[in-house]
Amino acid sequence: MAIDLRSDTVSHPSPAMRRAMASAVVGDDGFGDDPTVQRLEVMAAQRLGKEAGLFVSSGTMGNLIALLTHTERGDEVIAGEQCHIVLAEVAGSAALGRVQLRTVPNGPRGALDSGRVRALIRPENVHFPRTALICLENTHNRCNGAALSRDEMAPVAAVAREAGIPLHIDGARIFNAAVAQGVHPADLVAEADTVQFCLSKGLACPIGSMIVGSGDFIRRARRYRQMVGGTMRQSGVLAAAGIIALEEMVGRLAEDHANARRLAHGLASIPGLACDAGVVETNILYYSVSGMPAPAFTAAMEARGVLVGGNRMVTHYGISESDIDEALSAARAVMSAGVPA
Ligand code: TLP
Repeated sequence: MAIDLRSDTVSHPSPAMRRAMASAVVGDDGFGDDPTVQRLEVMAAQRLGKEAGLFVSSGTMGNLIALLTHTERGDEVIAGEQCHIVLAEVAGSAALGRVQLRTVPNGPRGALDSGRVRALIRPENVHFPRTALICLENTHNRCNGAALSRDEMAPVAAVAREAGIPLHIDGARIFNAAVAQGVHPADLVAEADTVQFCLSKGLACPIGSMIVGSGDFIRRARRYRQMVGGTMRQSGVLAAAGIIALEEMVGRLAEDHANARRLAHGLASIPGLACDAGVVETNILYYSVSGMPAPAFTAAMEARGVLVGGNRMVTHYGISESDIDEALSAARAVMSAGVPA
C-alpha cells in the first residue's frame, strides 16, 4: 500500500473502531433515538467543556451549520484570510447563509490581531451589516498546522466578549492543538461559544465531525442540520467509531507530531527541497521544491509509492516512523535522479 501523506483525512479506521461499528446499538437519529449517537454527542460536549454536541457528516458541514445558526441573512462574520472557512468551504456561508465574510490577515501562526478584529466590528448604523460572529482556526491548517495557545486566542476572545459577539473555533484538529501543548482541550476552547472538530482526520474515523456549544445553540443547530439534509438515520454505526476516537486515539496524536518533525528535518536536509522544520508543531508540514517543478516531484514520489501534496505533507494514524524513513529515502532518490530529460 502507498504511504499516503496527502492529508490526515486519508487515515483508516482502527480495528477497535471497525469492531465497535459492527456491534453498535443503533436507532433512528432523525427521531432522536440512536443511543450511540447520543452517547457520542454527550462525550464530545464533555471533552470540550460545553453543554451539548451535534454529530454531523463533515467539518465543512459543521462549520456551515455553526455559521447558519449564529447568523441571519445579511450579517457579517470576521475570520482570518487564510482560514479554511474562507478558502476552502465553497463560500457556503455566502451561498446558503447569505452572510458576508470580512477577513483579517493571519499572523504567521494563524492568530488574529485583536486590534484589527476590533476595528472591523460594525457600529450601529443603518448602512452597516451586523457583525454576528468571529471565527478562529486551531490548529491552523495553512499556517504550518500551528497550535494556538489559549493565551494567543484570548485577546480576540476578549474583544468578542466585550462586543457581545459569539466566538466560533474551527477546531478541525483541536485535539492535535491540545496534545501539542499538553493542555486539556476544554481549557483551550473555554472562551469559545462553539467549536467544530473533526473525527475523520487525525482521530481516524471514517466519517464525522462534531459541533459543541450551549444546549440552546445545539437545539437550534439541529434544525439547520436538518435543513442542509445532514440528519442521518442509523448513524450510531458511525458514532461508535467516534466514541473509540475520543477514548483511544487522542493520546497517540503525539506520535504523528513526532513523525511530522522527523519528516520535516529529513526533507530540510535534501538538496533541492526546503522545509522549515522549526515551525512544525503538529502533524502538518509545508515544503517547497526548487530542484524541479513541484508536479514532477509529486509524480516521481507517487511512482515510488509515496503520495504527497504539492506543498504539504501530513502525518496520521497508520503512518509509522519507518514509513517516514521510507518516504525520505524516496524523496532523496527522486531529487538525486532529477527530472528525466
Ligand atoms: N481540510 C482538508 C481539506 O482541505 C481537504 C485537509 O486535507 O486539510 N477546517 C479545517 C481547518 C480543515 O483543514 C478542513 C479539511 C475542514 C475544516 C473541513 O473538513 P471536511 O473535509 O471534513 O469537510
